[in-house]
Amino acid sequence: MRPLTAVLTLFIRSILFLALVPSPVSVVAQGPVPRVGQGPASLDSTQRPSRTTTIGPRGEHFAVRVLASHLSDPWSVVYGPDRYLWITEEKTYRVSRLDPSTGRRQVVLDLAGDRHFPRYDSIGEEQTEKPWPEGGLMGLAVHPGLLKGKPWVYLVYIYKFQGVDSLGSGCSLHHRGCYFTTKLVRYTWDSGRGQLVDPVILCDTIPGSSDNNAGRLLIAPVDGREYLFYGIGDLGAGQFDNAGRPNHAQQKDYYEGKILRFNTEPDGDSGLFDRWIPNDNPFNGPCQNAVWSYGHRNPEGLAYAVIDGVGRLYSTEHGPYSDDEINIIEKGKNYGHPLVIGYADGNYDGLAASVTNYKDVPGRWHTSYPTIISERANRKLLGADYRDPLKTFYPNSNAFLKKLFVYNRATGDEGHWPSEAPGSLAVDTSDAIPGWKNSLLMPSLKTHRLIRLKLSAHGVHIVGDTLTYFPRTGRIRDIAISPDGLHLYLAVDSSAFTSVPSRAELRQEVYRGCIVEFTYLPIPPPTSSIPAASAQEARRARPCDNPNLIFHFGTSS
Ligand SMILES: [Ca+2]
Ligand SMILES: [Ca+2]
Ligand SMILES: [Ca+2]
Repeated sequence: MRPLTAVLTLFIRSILFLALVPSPVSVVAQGPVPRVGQGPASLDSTQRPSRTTTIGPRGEHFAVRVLASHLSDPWSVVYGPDRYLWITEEKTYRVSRLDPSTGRRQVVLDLAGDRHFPRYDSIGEEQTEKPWPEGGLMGLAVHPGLLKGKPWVYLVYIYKFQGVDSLGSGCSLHHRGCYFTTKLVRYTWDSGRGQLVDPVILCDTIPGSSDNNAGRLLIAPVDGREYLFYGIGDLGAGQFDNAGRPNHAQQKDYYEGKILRFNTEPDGDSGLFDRWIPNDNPFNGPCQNAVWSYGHRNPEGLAYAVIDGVGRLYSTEHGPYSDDEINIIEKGKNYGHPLVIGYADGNYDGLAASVTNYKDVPGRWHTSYPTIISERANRKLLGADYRDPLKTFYPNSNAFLKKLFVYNRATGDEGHWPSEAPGSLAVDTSDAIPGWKNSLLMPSLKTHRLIRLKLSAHGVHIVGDTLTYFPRTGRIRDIAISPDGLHLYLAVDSSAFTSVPSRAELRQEVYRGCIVEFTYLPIPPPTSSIPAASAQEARRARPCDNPNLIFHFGTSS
């Protein structure tokens, strides 16, 4: 999504940087890690000998196990009521079900036949200029009543591209956007056949894009009833090839830049779409409206937790050049994008939510995003419905951002800035790991780690430090927790970079394309007597290619 010169610059930088990156400190030779379908069925994970361990910043020990490898960008990993992990693969459009005790995995649905455009990502830039939608097959949610008469699994995926038959990129001229369409669908789990069957469409007119589709699904209760929430990004309307595309994050009658809420089963309305939209959604009109909250940029993380007796929906979203946000999502509220970025602290005054060097896109910063004259004034304008984030990461200064904007506008090079790019979110409310109860767990795509943030006793403030777990895991897209709180499951991207790679991303990634299990060990294992392999072996080894080698992490840095 960037000019060829910028790509070449990044490539050369990457080579230079890799030459400077130190190799991993140590590697231990491991016993066999179960490959898909090869795990010993008679052992559960607690009986299985520990293959490697990692230590957290509070001295917590975890055993590490690769449960699946060679996946095509796993987007969702969900722990189902059937005690299986449900997984989506972004590029191949496959859904699979994995037994975490054995590592056996079975493909239960292949949606490639409903993707009405080719695998542009694998054709190569020489053959096609057409973009791959960010995401593809994305969110998955399993109904909590899966084994109790509600055997439903919900999926969201991009299925159409407006430019499929056009010459060139298939995107609109003058960077007015690459238009895709997204489908939200409910399948029924047929346990006898081991397949997802009988698709029912909830909505197949959701706008999509080459950028910022977000794509996270979650089932969570409101007033005791289960609903399906869907985080959809602002479609990158204002940046890259969508620089001139109108941004609708502030408009309540558009689905871009929103958290949407749907019914998990039809409510009896006669309208094809209305039956799937709750009758008490906040912006219902003559046509019902799935919008639950608005003013979001790219909300890839959604998690529900009951803390101190109150259930809340927590969310993470990517910021532009600063200010990745954690929010508590409330019905009908406005989260500010693209008029307030992070807090209304003025760091975007005189700037916008993006900048390009595309002279054919009008405006001071060549973007469809409005120039922010004053964040404080904008916040006042948004009124009582505006909600500040619970926390932002890296609220970079106005001076830093101005420099970056001027540089980008002149060169088209995005430059570097600190950020996390949160891939998802989970809340641990269990007592399993000492000190962890009521912690937000935020996987980072950009710094390749899991971040733990302790919530206050009421769940409405963050009270602890920003703690790093599992450094160098790779671009972590999603996280699931077992109900007993002892096992964490991470889905790690296959691809190496975000649209703008950070320095951490240029390091060797350990678990690309894997589902990795981290099991808390209440009793720390004895010091390993297994000899360490050489640094040269460490450089050669990639555990997903050779599951017998896994990096041994030291204490988090
Ligand atoms: Ca309805
Ligand atoms: Ca916000
Ligand atoms: Ca701000």
